[in-house]
Amino acid sequence: MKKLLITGFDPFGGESLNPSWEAVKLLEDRIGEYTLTKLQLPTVFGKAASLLLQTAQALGPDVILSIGQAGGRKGITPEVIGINLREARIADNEGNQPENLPVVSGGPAAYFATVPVREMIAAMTAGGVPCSLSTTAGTFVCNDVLYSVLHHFEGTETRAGFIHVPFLPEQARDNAPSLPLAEIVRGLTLAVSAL
Ligand code: PCA
Repeated sequence: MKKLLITGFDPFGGESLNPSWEAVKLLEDRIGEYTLTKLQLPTVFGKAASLLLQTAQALGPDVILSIGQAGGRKGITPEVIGINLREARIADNEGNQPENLPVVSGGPAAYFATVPVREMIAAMTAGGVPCSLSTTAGTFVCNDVLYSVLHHFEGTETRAGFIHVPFLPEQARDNAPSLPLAEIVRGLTLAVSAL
């Protein structure tokens, strides 16, 4: 069996839950050829990536896949790229609100995800789960984690990627789009099967 380290985030921005962690918790412990290790990350710049890298160091995963909430999106969106920028519209869970700062000082502008994002989309589409490719993970904590992990594992065999998921129906206000939890779990399962 191969090892997959899969993460979700704690609630942020005044929400009482985060669909990413709710869904990760419900995933089967084995999907295809992967055994899953699940980890909740704090929505805090720097801390989230440190905890993830520390856990990865101990586990030695083949793949690291992080999941986060992207309120307002309609479907499940694998991210193509992480960029070297911290630019926060709201404060993180410890009150940090960086502007115009790098994730890694002196690091390259961006890294492409090293998981097969197009195969993930194909698998979810075949299963009838709303999804599309995303070319921006934003500049908040999710992008911070994606960039940091890709930077750390660059040139190694360890692959890494990020998937944003929509609000759950109970979070969606003012006609914001959402997906039921069971659909998010099904979509992520299909995405993992495509690794
Ligand atoms: N979404 C945020 C951070 C935590 C989460 O679930 C983001 O998109 O950056």
